[in-house]
Amino acid sequence: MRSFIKLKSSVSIFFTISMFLCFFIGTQAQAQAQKQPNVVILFADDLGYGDLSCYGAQDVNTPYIDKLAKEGTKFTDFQVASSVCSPSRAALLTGRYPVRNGFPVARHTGPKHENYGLDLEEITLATTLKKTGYSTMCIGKWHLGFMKGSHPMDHGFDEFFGLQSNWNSKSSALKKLYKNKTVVNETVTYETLLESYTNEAIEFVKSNKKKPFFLYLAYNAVHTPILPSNAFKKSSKGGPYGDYVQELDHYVGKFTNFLSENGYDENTIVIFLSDNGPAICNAGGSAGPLNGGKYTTMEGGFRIPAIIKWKGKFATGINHTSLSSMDLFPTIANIAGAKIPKDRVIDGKNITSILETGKGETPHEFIYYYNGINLQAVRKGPWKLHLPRTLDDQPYWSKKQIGKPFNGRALKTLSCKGMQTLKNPLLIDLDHDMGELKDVSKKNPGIVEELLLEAERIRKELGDVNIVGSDQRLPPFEDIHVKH
Ligand SMILES: [Ca+2]
Repeated sequence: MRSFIKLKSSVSIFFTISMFLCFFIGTQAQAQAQKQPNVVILFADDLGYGDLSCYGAQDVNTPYIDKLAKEGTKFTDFQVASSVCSPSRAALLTGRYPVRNGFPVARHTGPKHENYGLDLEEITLATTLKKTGYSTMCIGKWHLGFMKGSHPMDHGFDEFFGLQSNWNSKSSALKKLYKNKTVVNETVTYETLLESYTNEAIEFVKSNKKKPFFLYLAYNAVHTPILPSNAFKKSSKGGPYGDYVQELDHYVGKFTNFLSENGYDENTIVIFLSDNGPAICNAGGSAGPLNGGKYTTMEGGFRIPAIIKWKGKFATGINHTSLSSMDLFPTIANIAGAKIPKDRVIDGKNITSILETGKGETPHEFIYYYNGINLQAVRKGPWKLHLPRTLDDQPYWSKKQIGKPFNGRALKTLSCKGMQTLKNPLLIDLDHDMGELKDVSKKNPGIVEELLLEAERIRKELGDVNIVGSDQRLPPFEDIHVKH
């Protein structure tokens, strides 16, 4: 009897200790989870600065993205590092300029370009977050190679669901939908992608209860083809393009509502942005008050809608500071306690305090605007100097459209072509002329001189046409600007 009591009390002590340990470990896990927030990047494709109602669009209604802007911060001067899909993605994920990380031009994947992918030497945000305990998933459009070490799962993502590049009805390779490295649908219907990506994203979140997660959800909308699904046809006043924007908004809302309704808001950073400006010439879209769009180095190509929300932790409102998509890498790594590589230049800056307080100056002394490997503009504060260029300097996408020399005639509203050729440097004061319509170089010779000197300096480091930079990773092509 006595030994039974002894056994019983030992068992009860054991349970008490176990329960205490469980509680302790549970609390630790919770503290760890709070220390490491979940991170979601919702990346729209070719969505212009003027394409959302919260950015002034009149012919569309985007209530869900507008709600995100209301609950978080809306940025009015958020820059991407390229006005074309692939280089912009490479810069977002590595925190480095595309000329530095080796991905300055876009190519469709396939046998011709199987050697062209995000270099294995590059370190992505997914890689660094995964090393510090995150579950990582890439959903949607990758477009950074796919073979020979450039699959998302070669770059820090535990899982992948999506297309290797753009969907294209004429290419059997580009219609294949993948789960990880397996084709799950040989000829996926384009109009189903927004919904299936969103559902997959929700499943990924549901399956990650124990670890913090990083979700990179790169929607195909509103890149061409402009094919809204039946439920959204004629839903807007903006034609098929407006309908497609509204469908994107609907699915962003489905996902962000899921997060809010399931208690994720306090522990999840949600970032919404576009990879480049609108493809005005071949798709439509609006850059709002900005000029130029996709393929150009005008603000319409580089300045994109961007919203960041972390309930209770980040500031809310409107922020006019010049920031970059490359800032997200060091900022998120810093917040997550992940390693920021020290053996290379990271062009992005840690903007945690700006996000928390809503205050602070731009951390970028200069911003460089490359079109492929051609340096076309250098910016310091409000001053943006467009540099001389010829059509021969341009990537293949610029050569599709024949432009006229820009200097020597009155500046007026520009078309989607932007400034394809330029004989003399052109200085813009973005604070007073965000449409880049008025050359103020003659009134500000000192600023022109300073920015020309900076252009010379950065060419030596990051290269230009006919100049290989000291810290430039070259893609495996003989002529980078020619489409083969
Ligand atoms: Ca794009």
